[in-house]
Amino acid sequence: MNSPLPFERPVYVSRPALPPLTEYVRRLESIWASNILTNMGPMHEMLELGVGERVGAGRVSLWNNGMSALLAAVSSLQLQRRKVVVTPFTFPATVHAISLLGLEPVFVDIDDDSLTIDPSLIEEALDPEVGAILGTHVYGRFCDTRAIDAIAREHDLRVVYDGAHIFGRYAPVVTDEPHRLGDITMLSFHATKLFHTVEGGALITADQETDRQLRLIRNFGIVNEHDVKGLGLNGKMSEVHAAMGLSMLDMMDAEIDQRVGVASRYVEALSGIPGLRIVAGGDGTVQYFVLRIDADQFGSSRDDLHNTLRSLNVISRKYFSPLCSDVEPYNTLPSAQNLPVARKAAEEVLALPLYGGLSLEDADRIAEIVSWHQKGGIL
Ligand code: T4K
Repeated sequence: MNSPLPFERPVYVSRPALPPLTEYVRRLESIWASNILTNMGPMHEMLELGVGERVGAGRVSLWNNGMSALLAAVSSLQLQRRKVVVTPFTFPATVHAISLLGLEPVFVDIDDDSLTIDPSLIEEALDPEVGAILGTHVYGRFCDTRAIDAIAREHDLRVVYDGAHIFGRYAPVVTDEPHRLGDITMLSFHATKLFHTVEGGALITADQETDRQLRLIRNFGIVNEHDVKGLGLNGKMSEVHAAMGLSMLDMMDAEIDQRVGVASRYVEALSGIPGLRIVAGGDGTVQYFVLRIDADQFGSSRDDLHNTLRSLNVISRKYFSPLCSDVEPYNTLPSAQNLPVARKAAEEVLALPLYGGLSLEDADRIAEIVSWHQKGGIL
């Protein structure tokens, strides 16, 4: 087979979906007419309801990004114990949300299949100073929330989930499975997500009092004109961002359908390649399409494949490498030293481009490059 031709323009791992400009402008006109730009205005309130309906359980508050929402979530727990058990296989935001509050992350290795924190290893990492567990639903695949809930009850721990990747076709929680939410679950609405508000996020909690606390934290702790209660920050989503969210909500199902189409094309073309496993994207979770490359069986490493794709203008990404436990300031922690499953995963994962605007022909071309590379193709 001849060498594949490079793409004329870079094909990125993600591309934000955008509503028709006229529709967004229509919403902006209504903002201009009201002169309300932020502080929980009408667009914000409508979006909060819309996201809440889509989530289908718990109480939803909107935030200006996922990271500040997560920070607020951990802060709202008011932990008396200073350590939090966390996965190393996540975006840095997860672990920073612990450390920025002066708490200490305790890394626990991941499960080799789901790539989420391994509940069977949590108990041995506990000591009397651990007060909470923070798990990430990696690529939209849920942590073993039932097992984590059982450990949390047994040891009187709080549970927060980084659900940055879970807002999609399926409601992230099922009402008869409350353990799915933990105490609080975060969603990210960043531009690179399948649903976005440019920058944005949300928190979901089943508990009315926790929801009230979170809303206070979101607005500097301000109760009313005369009273401020507790610490807070500015976590509010503006009207301009909420307007984008309302437009995106209308087109979310179409975006998901298109992604499912692209993902099935990849699955068709890539299944059966020796040493290549599809770990996300092939099962209806279409936030990311992620491969895992076993270098011995595949015949070359993940990094080699990544470089080949890059040289042909396909900008794949190694989410999540490096591990959070391998970078400063976390790499000197005792718990960062022995995480073999996470380390292997970080060496093997590769996210291919996945977004609604990616044509099926381009998906086929990308899959062909992977297959050609595996067969020993050299540029
Ligand atoms: N927890 C987890 C598990 C997360 O994955 C994230 C964020 C968070 C917490 C924090 O949530 P937020 O505070 O962000 O709401 C990107 C995103 O910026 C980040 O939100 C996301 N996770 C992470 C997995 O991916 P980078 O550093 O890879 O972004 P960047 O700029 O390299 O974008 C990736 C590609 O997307 C680019 O190559 C081009 C394309 N792109 C990007 C942007 C921003 C566009 O086409 N248009 C755009 O506007 O982090």
